Amino acid sequence: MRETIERFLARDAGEREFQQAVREVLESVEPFLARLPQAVAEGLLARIVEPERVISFRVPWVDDRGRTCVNRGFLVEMNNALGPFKGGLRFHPSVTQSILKFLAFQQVFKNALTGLPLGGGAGGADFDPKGKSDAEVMRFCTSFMRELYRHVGSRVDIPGGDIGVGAREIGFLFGAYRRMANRFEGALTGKGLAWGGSLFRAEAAGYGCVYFASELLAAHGLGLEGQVCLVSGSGNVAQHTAEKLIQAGARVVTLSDSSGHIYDRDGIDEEKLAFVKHLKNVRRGRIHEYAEKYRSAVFVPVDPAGDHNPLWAHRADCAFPCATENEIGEQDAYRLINHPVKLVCEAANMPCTPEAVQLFTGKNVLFAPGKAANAGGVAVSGLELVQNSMRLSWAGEEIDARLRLLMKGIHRTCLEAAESYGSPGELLRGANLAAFEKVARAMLDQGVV
Ligand code: NDP
Ligand code: 2IT
Repeated sequence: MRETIERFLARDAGEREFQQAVREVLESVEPFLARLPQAVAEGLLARIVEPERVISFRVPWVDDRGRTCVNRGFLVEMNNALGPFKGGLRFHPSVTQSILKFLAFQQVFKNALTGLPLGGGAGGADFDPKGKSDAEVMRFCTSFMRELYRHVGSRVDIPGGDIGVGAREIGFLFGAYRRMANRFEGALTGKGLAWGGSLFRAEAAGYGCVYFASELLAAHGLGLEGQVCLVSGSGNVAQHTAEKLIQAGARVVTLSDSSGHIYDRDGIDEEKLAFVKHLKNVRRGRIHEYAEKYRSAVFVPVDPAGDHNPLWAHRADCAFPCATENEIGEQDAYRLINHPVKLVCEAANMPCTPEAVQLFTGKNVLFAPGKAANAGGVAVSGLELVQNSMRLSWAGEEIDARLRLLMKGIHRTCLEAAESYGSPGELLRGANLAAFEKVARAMLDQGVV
């Protein structure tokens, strides 16, 4: 089977992130594949690594000075065996087809773990919302939707938010969709509360991660109270991970953005977090301002020549990477192990490199894989769609209670799959095996299509 996997990977040479995500999943599902006849397994693999379709398009727009700008947009529709395509839209200058294929591939299995009838996809553009006026972001979103509206819809493909796509962008995108399609329907998630959005959607990915981490710690007789936690990022997922950690009695000491990180020796409390939310969500400022406001904090800028991220060098019990892919490399992992950390919980998608993951699992660090731990975000997006189709909205407490139960259920599913395939306690293997088996069985039931 290894040979077959390598043959498929070779076809996407150059798509580094996609290869990384595919390799991780396929290597852990070998015990499932081994139970299938060779030809069936090969046919399944060939289909599962190939997106249903990839749409690549030009996004022209005019900036505030009247200049024409052109960005590159993509929609990756990876797999819809379990339901309509669903995944995040990312607006960031680093966006490439490889990054969106990796996100879409992961999303297929993450969505399967939620138990909701959702396939997997992703989309986005190499557009940088940073430093743009609201009017520029709106013109960009309108132009982006000019292509997207042909492909999305509540039964076809339902994008949500990801890096660079939050409430403001979803608003502009939805407005453009409604006008172009002449339909008001749940074709996007992350919508405003007054126009079809769900309570707790903004909090869901971060809160869900902390619920997952609590389950994992509790299974080992541990809790979050009093634990020193490193959190990276300062966007949607980081803010709500930090918020729930603070509520659980943990001591959050770091946050970051792409310019560097802050370390607060007194810990970040609710009032300081409110400052961060205003700084990031309203003023759209940079994280160094935190250290200018609070004397207990220092700002450490990114060192582009460094071989590690100094954020992970602060002594701590738990690490919650909430920014982006491959933000914890081998050198960071060594430092974390030396603290020693008890738990690494992937709140971002694929934030740990394969080398780092191997080190954590080899050193008995409790490791929560992203496709399980951060599934709360898309799960509440799924609940938003249910509310849209029923034309009702649930109370916040109800959604939060469902989210808690869901994260508990995903943790149990991963554990049981790991156990039944002979790798007890290995959550990453368990997550991949449980999710892959579900998607694979649906594909086999539905024939070669
Ligand atoms: P946001 O855009 O709200 O925040 C992203 C944060 O990460 C910002 O602080 C940003 O800093 C930082 N960041 C982004 N790219 C880089 C980079 N290349 N290097 C250093 N810092 C970077 O995004 P989200 O919080 O929504 O997403 C964070 C992660 O969580 C992503 O991996 C995403 O895929 C994942 N995720 C998101 C979900 C959601 O519902 N939004 C659900 C599940 C997972 P700066 O502002 O300087 O760019
Ligand atoms: O990575 C993710 O799960 C997301 N960005 C959320 C996608 C969604 O459709 O809510």
